[in-house]
Amino acid sequence: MSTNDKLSRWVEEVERTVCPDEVRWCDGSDEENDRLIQLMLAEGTLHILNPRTYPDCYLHRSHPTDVARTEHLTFICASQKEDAGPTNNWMSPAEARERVGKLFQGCMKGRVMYVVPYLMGPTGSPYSRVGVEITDSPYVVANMRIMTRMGRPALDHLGTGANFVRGLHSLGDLSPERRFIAHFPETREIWSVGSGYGGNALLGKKCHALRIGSWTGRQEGWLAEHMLILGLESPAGDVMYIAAAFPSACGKTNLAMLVPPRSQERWKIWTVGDDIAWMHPGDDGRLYAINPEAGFFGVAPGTSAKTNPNAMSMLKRNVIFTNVAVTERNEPWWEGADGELPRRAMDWQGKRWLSDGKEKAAHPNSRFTVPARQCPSISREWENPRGVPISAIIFGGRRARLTPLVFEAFTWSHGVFVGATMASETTAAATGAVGVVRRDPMAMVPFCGYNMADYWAHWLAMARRLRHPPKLFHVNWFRRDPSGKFLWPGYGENLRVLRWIRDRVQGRGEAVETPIGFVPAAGSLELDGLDVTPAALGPLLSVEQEPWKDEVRNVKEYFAKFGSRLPAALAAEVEELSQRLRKA
Ligand code: SAT
Ligand code: MN
Repeated sequence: MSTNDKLSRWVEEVERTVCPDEVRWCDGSDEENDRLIQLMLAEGTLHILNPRTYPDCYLHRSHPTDVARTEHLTFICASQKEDAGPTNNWMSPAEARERVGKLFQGCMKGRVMYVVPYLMGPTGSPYSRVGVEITDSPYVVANMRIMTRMGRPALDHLGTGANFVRGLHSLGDLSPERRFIAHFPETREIWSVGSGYGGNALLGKKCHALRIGSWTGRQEGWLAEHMLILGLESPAGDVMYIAAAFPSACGKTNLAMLVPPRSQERWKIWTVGDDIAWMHPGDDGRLYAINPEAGFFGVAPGTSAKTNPNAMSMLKRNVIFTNVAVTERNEPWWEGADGELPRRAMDWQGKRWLSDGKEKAAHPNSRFTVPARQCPSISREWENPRGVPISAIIFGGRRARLTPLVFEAFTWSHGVFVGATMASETTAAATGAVGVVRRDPMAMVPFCGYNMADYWAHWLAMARRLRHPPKLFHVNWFRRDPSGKFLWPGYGENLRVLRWIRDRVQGRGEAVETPIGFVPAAGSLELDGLDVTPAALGPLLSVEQEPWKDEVRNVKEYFAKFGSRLPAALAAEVEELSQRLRKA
């Protein structure tokens, strides 16, 4: 129960609509969690993993049609369609209340209704925000307990106020026909029904921290971004903080937890966050970032001692795995894991897996949920209520061609243009075709809660509030040669690119001016101990005229979708790029 009457009244109102057998307020305690785990084990919605090698680790298998975010069923229900903009699905609030509301009528009959107060952001931070998720899924409760600060910290932060995001979630009947994720940004409400999966159901994450968060951030003068936050510590011991935006499943978690290669072992990366950053202008004119989350909901496939040794060591206890395979030793397994292929395994649907290479054992979007504090590289500053000062922001995409390994924007406004025209090949994190290039400005297309053109305007306006704005960069770890081979080794070696970025921020680091921005000059990227020759850097860093001219045409077409709401500064940036290309 709560002593906040606004909260109690809302909970009672929901109770009357959804008609549960019982209402349970969650405090996030160990006892409560143990009871939920026992319940799920008994129901068969959770399976215990090898308690000797993976203590307190569990496996959940979601419904086979419910394995990723469903962007076509995600709606921004602002009163004006133009406020949702051309990149969002829109439904009028009235229609959503009617169509989606209907699905909540009596939907918790025979079920328990859990009330989950949660805090996004460190305890005691002025930047933290409260939400309350009502759900009928014990799996959601167990995940929210890892991903947020649940119970007391949230209620204390809220006090007697009414400033909390109201999230209502029901598994419904899990049918994709009756699945909706609806956001009402004007009243800070989220209604999600018909899915138990990640970003569709853990409402603190994408729904609150990004879609509602971005709307609130514009009103209040801050940024809610799909970014990791890391600290780069030099051998001298100084730490520079960097935020980086990449689309889902493009290696944000790996970059946030990077372990430097042998030859660079005097450098160190500290993890502040792996997915979401809330960034505010500080009194000193710099931009400060907090990680609103308390855990990691990372992609399992491809995670190994080579790609992310820190993740491997944090995944040994207290983990909820979703849709991974299990070996005959009852241990979790996924494609790209260390060691040999298991002789026998059960696939993500619990069926016997034949290791004939035809079917994947783990779902490509299978996940782990793990407390952030278990990460060996977790930053001392990760719960600093003020956040960490950001010196550089990186935009990154997955592009086989066109974009060089790294470049620096000329100005803040040019950097916003670079972020706004980001494109990436799609991944398994959302349903739909994989590997298709789509524009994904700031990696926010699925998560921006309002008109993307207004969002760019908000980004442009932030510069006026920052006396010392971060420098803006673009990276692409995924460039390939004509035979399809990756040109850059990636993973730990990405440290070399971060070092160049640090050099540039500090006014050192040589660069060549190209029409698209500054790229590293020969010899300015540290290649010591790497089998990439200076000659091989050519194709990795090259900026080719003709493909970039096509890109300009393509960007103009894309910008046209935003009509008169497109900020003039961005229209000017595309013209200037076009002229620079012509002159080059
Ligand atoms: O499914 S989530 O949105 O939580 C993860 C992701 O796609 O980034
Ligand atoms: Mn994400």
